[in-house]
Amino acid sequence: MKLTQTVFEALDRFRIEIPSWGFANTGTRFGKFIQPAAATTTEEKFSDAGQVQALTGVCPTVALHVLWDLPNGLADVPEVEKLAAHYGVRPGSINPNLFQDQIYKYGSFANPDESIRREAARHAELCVEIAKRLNSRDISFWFTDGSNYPGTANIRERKHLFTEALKRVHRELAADQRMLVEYKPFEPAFYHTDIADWGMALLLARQAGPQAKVLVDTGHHYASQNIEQIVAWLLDENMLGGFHFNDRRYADDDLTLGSIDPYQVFRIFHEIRFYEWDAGKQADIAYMIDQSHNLKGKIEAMLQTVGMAQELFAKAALIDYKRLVRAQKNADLVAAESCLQDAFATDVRPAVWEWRESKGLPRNPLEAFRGSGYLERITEERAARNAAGISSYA
Ligand code: PSV
Ligand code: MN
Repeated sequence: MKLTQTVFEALDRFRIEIPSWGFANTGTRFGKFIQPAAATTTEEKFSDAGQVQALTGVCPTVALHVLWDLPNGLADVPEVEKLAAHYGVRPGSINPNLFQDQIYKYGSFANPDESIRREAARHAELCVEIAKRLNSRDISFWFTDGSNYPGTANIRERKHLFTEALKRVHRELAADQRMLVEYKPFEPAFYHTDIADWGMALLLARQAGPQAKVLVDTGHHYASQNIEQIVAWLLDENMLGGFHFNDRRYADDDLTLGSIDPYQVFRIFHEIRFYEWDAGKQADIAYMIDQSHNLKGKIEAMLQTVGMAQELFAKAALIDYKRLVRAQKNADLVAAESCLQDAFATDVRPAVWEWRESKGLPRNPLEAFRGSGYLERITEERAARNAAGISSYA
């Protein structure tokens, strides 16, 4: 009974945002495998996101990438509002695109050409405005800026350019908006990336202003990096804004959450729960998924991800913090470690199923999706367009 209640309380407060680009044809830089059912328009992305929300009940918002979902900028806002109302999912974080236009070959905010820096600033301001109109709180900034060869970039000067540019964007934010600064140590710049790690993102966010926080994309770390320690530090500094969840093996970031290392995701949730237990309040964190599946069915992979996130969040909620703190104080390593291991080993699935039933949701969203006929319908509707390649990058 206690277990069920704890899981229910955890799931009642857990929401996770899905990315519009997760429903479109995307791939690796070596190519992509076209899926006949992939979304080819913003409307189709909303429709698919609406399915995930209808089946899980915990994905009320969809992250939008401005260039891909609102290619005409503010002019697309009314249409997006209409789609949101029709498909039952609200616009979530707004993602500027400061990397795909030809002008960004040598960077955006740190481009050596001032006119391109101005263009990048204009796009960033447009994104803030779009977010205001759509009632989106978070604008998530990810940059490809960096260099590929030693000596080709003035790293310190670029740091200053970033500081100034982010400060300028911060001034445009409404009082309730946030700017999230994402980091990534590689790709498409392979020698140096201007915002390569959490420390750089933290410094820049601090300088940008009080509404700037760090975004942790779980895939954007070197192998064996201790991500949960970064999470703990950012929480302690009140600088953790949100996550882009995915799993990864070597360098890419588009594998299904928890498919390779569920214990790592659990450890991240543990650090969050531990912080909340100490602080006596909930952390203000945007949980978002950032995955575009090249091989798996896109809606199925998203349902799988959401289910995995719920299970791991529920498991972390089972950790007995009183016992853990006591064991840590006594340097009882085995007892402390087993607090985590016991929670992780607990099968929370029956409680998760029960929670879904209590909300009038299908016990097994994936099975319900497979039986719904939705995939067959969209495959028929979209196959010809996908075969003809009429689909934006995402
Ligand atoms: C880059 O790898 C990234 O993680 C950024 O968040 C982008 O917005 C997203 O993936 C889609 O390319
Ligand atoms: Mn990301």
